[in-house]
Amino acid sequence: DEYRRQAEDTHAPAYLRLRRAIRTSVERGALGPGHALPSERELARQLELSRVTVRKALAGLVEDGVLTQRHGAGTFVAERIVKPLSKLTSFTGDLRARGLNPRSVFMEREIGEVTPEEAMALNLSPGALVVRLYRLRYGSDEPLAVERSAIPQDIVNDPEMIEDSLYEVLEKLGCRPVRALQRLRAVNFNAEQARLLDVPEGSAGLALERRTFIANGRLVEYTRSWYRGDAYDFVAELQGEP
Ligand code: 16G
Repeated sequence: DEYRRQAEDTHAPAYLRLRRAIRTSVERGALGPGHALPSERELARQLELSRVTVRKALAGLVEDGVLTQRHGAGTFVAERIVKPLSKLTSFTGDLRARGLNPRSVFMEREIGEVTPEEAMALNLSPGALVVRLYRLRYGSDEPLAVERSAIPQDIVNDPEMIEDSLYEVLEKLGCRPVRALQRLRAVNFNAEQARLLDVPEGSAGLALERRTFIANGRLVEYTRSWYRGDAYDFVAELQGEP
């Protein structure tokens, strides 16, 4: 039904309309995690579209992490959160795309002098001020990640401005993240992380470090994130060397 509605009010190519319609249904929770989609052939028949169109729409949604395809079994709404490694997305954006309700509990939100590590990561001089966030991040009711961010204080003057999404605030301030350097490694959660994330101490997690730039080349964030290993898949498309 979502498809029929969108088909009427846009002029985008059919595969893009279908891709958007399925995405909207997942965002609204009409199609929940694990939900099996009709086969490609069946969808094409129901919507009076070509199979090529349907295939293209589904492939795009798999790439976005909204759907997963299991060989021989079909196409499903992804159960784990699939995070594309090659896209500069935010926690809030990733979760909304999955129909989950992002929420954060702040353990710290303050202005302070840079630590030597932050100064190095952000290219700041000793004594510079940063806005520091330490957040426990939830998807609907489940804790999914712990995150420590440092943002130069001349970019976000008042830490209280950040209530939900850091990236939305940066965008509003005209400092949209355009590029980032990211490092990922496996960790076992320490006692504090495990307590916050409500998993046993020593559980597997992914530690990510991101340094993000805006269009003029300035660094705007240094964030260390600890994502639950049992909730996330990180995916990327790889190209062979020429
Ligand atoms: C993601 C980013 C983090 C960024 C945050 C902003 C990874 C590994 N990390 O968690 O660097 O600060 O999103 O999210 O993806 P927000 O806009 O919801 O605050």
